[in-house]
Amino acid sequence: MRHGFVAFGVVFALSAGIQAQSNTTSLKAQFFPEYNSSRVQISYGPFTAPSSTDNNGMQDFVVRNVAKPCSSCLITFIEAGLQYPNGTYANSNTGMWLHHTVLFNENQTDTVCPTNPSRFFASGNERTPINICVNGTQKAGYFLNETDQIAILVELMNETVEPRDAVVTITFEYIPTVPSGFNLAAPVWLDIGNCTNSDMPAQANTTFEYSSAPWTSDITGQILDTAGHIHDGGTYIEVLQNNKMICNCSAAYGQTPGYIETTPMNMSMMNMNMGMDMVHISSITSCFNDGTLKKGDTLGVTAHYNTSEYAPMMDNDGSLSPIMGISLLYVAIGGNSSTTPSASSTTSGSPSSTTVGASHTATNAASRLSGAEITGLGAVLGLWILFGV
Ligand SMILES: *[C@@H]1O[C@H](CO)[C@@H](O)[C@H](O)[C@H]1NC(C)=O
Ligand SMILES: *[C@@H]1O[C@H](CO)[C@@H](O)[C@H](O)[C@H]1NC(C)=O
Ligand SMILES: *[C@@H]1O[C@H](CO)[C@@H](O)[C@H](O)[C@H]1NC(C)=O
Ligand SMILES: *[C@@H]1O[C@H](CO)[C@@H](O)[C@H](O)[C@H]1NC(C)=O
Ligand SMILES: *[C@@H]1O[C@H](CO)[C@@H](O)[C@H](O)[C@H]1NC(C)=O
Ligand SMILES: *[C@@H]1O[C@H](CO)[C@@H](O)[C@H](O)[C@H]1NC(C)=O
Ligand SMILES: *[C@@H]1O[C@H](CO)[C@@H](O)[C@H](O)[C@H]1NC(C)=O
Ligand SMILES: *[C@@H]1O[C@H](CO)[C@@H](O)[C@H](O)[C@H]1NC(C)=O
Ligand SMILES: *[C@@H]1O[C@H](CO)[C@@H](O)[C@H](O)[C@H]1NC(C)=O
Ligand SMILES: *[C@@H]1O[C@H](CO)[C@@H](O)[C@H](O)[C@H]1NC(C)=O
Ligand SMILES: *[C@@H]1O[C@H](CO)[C@@H](O)[C@H](O)[C@H]1NC(C)=O
Ligand SMILES: *[C@@H]1O[C@H](CO)[C@@H](O)[C@H](O)[C@H]1NC(C)=O
Ligand SMILES: [Cu+2]
Repeated sequence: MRHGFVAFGVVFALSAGIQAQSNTTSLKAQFFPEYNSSRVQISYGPFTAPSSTDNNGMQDFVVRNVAKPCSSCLITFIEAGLQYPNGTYANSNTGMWLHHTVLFNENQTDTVCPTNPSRFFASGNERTPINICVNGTQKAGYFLNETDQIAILVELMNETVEPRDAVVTITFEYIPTVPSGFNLAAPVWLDIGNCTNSDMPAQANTTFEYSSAPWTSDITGQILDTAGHIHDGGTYIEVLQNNKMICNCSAAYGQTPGYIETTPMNMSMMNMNMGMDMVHISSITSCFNDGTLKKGDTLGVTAHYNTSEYAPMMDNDGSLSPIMGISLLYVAIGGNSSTTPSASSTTSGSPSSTTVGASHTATNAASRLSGAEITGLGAVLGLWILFGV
């Protein structure tokens, strides 16, 4: 709880330079075995989290062109985890947080914020599984083209005085082709920071809320999975379609030992829960099959906080860490839908009739991400900024 986002450093590795290593482990596929699906866990890293005395123990890493689970394939499920290099579970009870991880598709443009590369997966420490295919009941997945390159942003937070290493694991389930009848899923990132920074100021010992600007959809399709992300102090985040709530993602705290900090706290930094174990957000509910999104509809989020009920995170200097309010939706576009059959279909491996975010061009994002002139990079979740000429 004494940590935050102030002036976090960013370690930026060009694809030609240092690369995080990755190892891939095969797991048992759970959905669509009849389509020769696979499930793999890729570990990225190790990343070194700095001492808690530096930048509140926060460090951002952005690594470009990292290992992909598959090429020209449909990703049906994604879930993040955090481990120590020896393979054991890492969480706040041992002082290590997966503060954030985001996967970008460098060759696709973000559905909502077209100056960003496509943000197709994100996780906070709550580690919500992204179940695009709804346990195999929806024929849909995120399409990764053979030429697409992905980048990973990792933001670790360390609560110990000495730097430690951790490995980010991402479990992917995928179908190695794009079978006929399957939909491509477009990721839709809604953010109380709109298309700028995801960080917003917190308030102590009170209730407060923030709303995003409404985004006007330029896509039509079924909403498959709606996931939410808020920080400690948050109670729920509402997702609104045409100003009507379609999903209420609720936070639960301290459900498993990993999310309960029993380590001694610096009492002078605490303004509440004095003498109690600190509980952190351990899960946030998702919604599935939220209906149809139509071109012209608006989508937005309102994030609700009650910092009287749950302690917010704090930086080392005792100030409140920024908070967030994000929802990531996956919308089935193109191809045949299991519930809205249409005449169009895609042939294996080349979904020629549909592309994710087809109305956008990836050129801008690709050009912003390429080139030897890049001298530095500041990346936050809502915004990917390149500095230099
Ligand atoms: C699955 O793999 C087997 C063996 O390679 C192949 O014969 C079969 O056609 C594949 N099925 C599909 C749906 O691609
Ligand atoms: C990959 O495996 C090697 C050998 O076991 C290990 O040294 C390395 O740390 C692993 N890397 C990751 C990211 O798990
Ligand atoms: C694994 O590494 C963590 C962090 O360094 C350490 O605390 C833990 O004791 C190790 N566990 C085993 C089984 O070696
Ligand atoms: C998927 O299946 C798992 C395991 O049975 C279950 O816990 C989970 O709630 C299911 N999720 C959905 C979206 O149906
Ligand atoms: C976190 O800080 C602790 C103590 O300040 C230190 O022992 C640990 O190595 C650090 N971990 C990381 C990942 O920086
Ligand atoms: C929080 O606010 C309530 C009423 O506004 C007040 O009674 C209480 O003392 C405050 N608690 C802290 C820890 O500041
Ligand atoms: C996002 O847009 C909404 C509505 O226009 C506005 O109220 C809010 O202040 C904006 N937030 C930021 C961080 O710009
Ligand atoms: C959303 O869920 C929370 C509980 O997590 C509840 O307090 C709130 O009233 C719900 N909001 C709506 C609009 O139903
Ligand atoms: C916020 O939490 C406090 C303490 O648990 C509770 O008394 C209050 O009713 C909550 N406020 C809202 C708006 O839910
Ligand atoms: C506790 O926090 C205060 C305020 O940030 C700081 O001055 C003090 O050194 C800290 N004490 C310990 C033991 O870390
Ligand atoms: C995949 O990449 C190839 C080669 O760059 C391109 O021709 C094709 O249109 C792409 N497919 C989609 C669906 O974007
Ligand atoms: C994909 O993006 C990377 C990074 O911007 C770029 O180097 C590569 O040329 C792009 N590939 C295609 C096929 O556009
Ligand atoms: Cu966050």
